[in-house]
Amino acid sequence: MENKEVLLSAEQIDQRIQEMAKQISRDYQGKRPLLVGILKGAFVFLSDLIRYLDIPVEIDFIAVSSYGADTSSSGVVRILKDLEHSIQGKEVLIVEDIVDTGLTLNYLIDNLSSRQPKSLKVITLLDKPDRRKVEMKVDYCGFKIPDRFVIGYGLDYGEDYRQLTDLCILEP
Ligand code: PRP
Ligand code: 7HP
Repeated sequence: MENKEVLLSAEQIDQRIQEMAKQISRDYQGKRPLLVGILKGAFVFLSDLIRYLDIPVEIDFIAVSSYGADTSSSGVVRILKDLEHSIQGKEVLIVEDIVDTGLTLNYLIDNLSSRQPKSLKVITLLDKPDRRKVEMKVDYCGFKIPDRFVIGYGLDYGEDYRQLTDLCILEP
């Protein structure tokens, strides 16, 4: 059994999500953006975030996988479940739990841009800048974190630990 050290408590995460939601609500005042949650990891963040927004939103999900049961990205991104509807002409916000190498997001930005949204921006709760392999613009970021493998608050290791309320560091 691995040891777990808390990196961000549930309270710290909640506080920061409220701030992010205020900023996004201001920026999208009078609009009705489509929030695209990246399954599976982002489902916890997305569900907390939308309840602090005070603008109308639409929700859709896309499922991709690049990590499998490993702690490092294979670099190969596969779409496991696509969006249900066209995003053409929509104000789209990609909602991620974490940007690590950036390979997943880079692929998604390319893929979703080609579907001709009116705008496309990125929200991530966590950013690990030290691990970046491809540069891209993150429009809203909750926390920059060090290069440690984290679990909890939707993030897994081999599908375990997603239900932890705190974000913890996995020590193998
Ligand atoms: C994780 C995470 C991001 C991606 C980030 O997904 O949710 O989508 O990796 O890594 P990258 O920046 O190095 O590409 P994962 O493939 O583990 O799937 P999951 O969300 O279903 O756990
Ligand atoms: C993906 C991922 N999943 C869980 N914990 C991390 O630290 C991760 N980085 N990239």
